[in-house]
Amino acid sequence: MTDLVLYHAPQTRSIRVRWALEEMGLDYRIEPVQFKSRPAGDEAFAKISPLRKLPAFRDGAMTMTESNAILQYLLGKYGPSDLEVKPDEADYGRYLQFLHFGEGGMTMPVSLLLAHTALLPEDQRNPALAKWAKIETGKLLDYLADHGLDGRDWLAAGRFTAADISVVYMLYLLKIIRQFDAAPEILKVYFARATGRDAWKKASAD
Ligand SMILES: N[C@@H](CCC(=O)N[C@@H](CS)C(=O)NCC(=O)O)C(=O)O
Repeated sequence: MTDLVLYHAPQTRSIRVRWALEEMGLDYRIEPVQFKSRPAGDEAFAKISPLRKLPAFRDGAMTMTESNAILQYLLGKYGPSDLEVKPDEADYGRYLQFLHFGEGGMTMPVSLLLAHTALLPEDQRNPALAKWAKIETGKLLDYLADHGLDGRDWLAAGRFTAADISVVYMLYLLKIIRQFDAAPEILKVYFARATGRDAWKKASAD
């Protein structure tokens, strides 16, 4: 039996980890977590993920709860894989930039947009904050179009990598909350290219 366990709920960042596991062809087990009400999961889940957030991941006795860090763990421990760009490749810095941009650079505006257009009850939404988050998210999308993709199929190294997994998840989140329609065309084509992969189809299935 496999040691790799992914605590997962549809539409959450655990898709990133599942996508990498599928792309790498690793054997893993899914532990479904209820995400319809918050906090996510139950008391047993809280022992694995004290913040009751997804994803959570276990490799034997080792647990992690930060999606892109889990990608790095899988690549470091179970690679080599083309998903990773190595330090001796020309696009190493570019790869790290976009791997982290997908979470570090994008989360704040995208989360505020999510909260103030979809997640919070209507009487708790702040329209000024929603407007600001929409403008800031638009800047992020322009940056990705102009500096991430500028004539490329993938963000780094001329191939699909974990940086694409990181960023495409955020585009998917924007799509779910209907904030992707005005995105630059090049990003829409990129999103379709990435989500055409078999591993995405498995990772994003319920
Ligand atoms: N930076 C973390 C963010 C984790 C996170 O916020 N996950 C969301 C689902 S996509 C969650 O569990 N939210 C539930 C909550 O905040 O209560 C990561 O990349 O894993």
